Amino acid sequence: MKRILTGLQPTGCITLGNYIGAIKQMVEYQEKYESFIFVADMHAITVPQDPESLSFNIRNLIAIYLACGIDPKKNTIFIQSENLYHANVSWILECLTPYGELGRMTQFKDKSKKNKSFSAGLYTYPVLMASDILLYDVDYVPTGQDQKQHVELARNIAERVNKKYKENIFKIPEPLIGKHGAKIYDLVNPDKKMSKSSDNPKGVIYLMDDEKTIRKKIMSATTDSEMKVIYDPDNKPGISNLITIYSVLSNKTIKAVEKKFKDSNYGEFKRAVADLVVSVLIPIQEKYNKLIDSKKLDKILDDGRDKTSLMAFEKYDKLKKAVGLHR
Ligand code: ATP
Ligand code: LTN
Repeated sequence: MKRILTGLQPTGCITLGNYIGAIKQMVEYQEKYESFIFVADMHAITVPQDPESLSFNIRNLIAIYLACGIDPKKNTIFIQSENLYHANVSWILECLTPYGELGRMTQFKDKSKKNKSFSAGLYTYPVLMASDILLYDVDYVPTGQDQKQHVELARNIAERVNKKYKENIFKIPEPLIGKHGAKIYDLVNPDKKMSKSSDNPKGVIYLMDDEKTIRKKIMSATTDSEMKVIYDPDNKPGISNLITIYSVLSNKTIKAVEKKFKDSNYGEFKRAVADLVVSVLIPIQEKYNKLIDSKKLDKILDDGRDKTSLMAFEKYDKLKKAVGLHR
């Protein structure tokens, strides 16, 4: 069975973009892959975090995974910082990564531009991500389009290390990007990706938004004056984004969605999108509320930590030996 792994950062409230681009895909993939899903909490501290909120968000994200349908029997679920080998391997890999390669990462360029001062961790972030991936010999890394460059960096690092030490230390992973769901855009500003850290919550559907808020946000989404439900991302980014959302959540093709709404005006179409989003998110919220304080979470996380620590130790030990870090 092929193996997959992905992680989300516990930074703020999870969005519909995160659900479609990452979590929903994992729920589908768990049926055919050996799946690992974790909370990338060490990645979260590359930008300033309030300790209390961070700790809440870590547990919160695990409850969200489960509420969305991530099945602990089919997935290994863990918290990155509870497995000590991620940071250790990351250090060795940092020392094997050319400085300039990290400066080319788009996410670093974007995030470093936003702040006058930023941490060294923001720069080395993709190497920690490479460690997350390479520790477990994964075949595929499901993510949104925005993380593809980081997975490619992980591939480069793995190939370079294997070549340098003339040994197959790491398996070469491949990104696994969902077709239409790969990128969901901001509802107000459909040129921008829908993002947890957006300044304007009106453009973002959070998984925990109540029904009224969800409907209001979708009904006020930016569209165009053509009044035709046609998928054309360049000229009609707002409507195309809503079509994508409808298509992914209903498991219908874009063509089928266009056909279904060919005689509808934007108001009718938006109402249908809102109905569908509500019908997906409300049951997730109900499950979440039952899970958030349950002891079940801790047992799942303890098991995930123990299992992945054993696996990661073996890889760490192999890498250390190859590099010469041994007596
Ligand atoms: P931040 O605003 O803090 O950068 P984010 O919302 O961009 O957060 P991440 O934690 O960076 O989310 O990403 C988690 C996962 O969700 C990744 O796999 C990413 O590719 C995916 N993802 C994030 N935003 C979207 C989106 N708008 N559409 C599709 N997938 C997304
Ligand atoms: N960088 C990713 C989160 C992340 C990840 C990973 C995803 C950290 N490590 C390993 C896949 C595999 C993000 O910001 N979405």
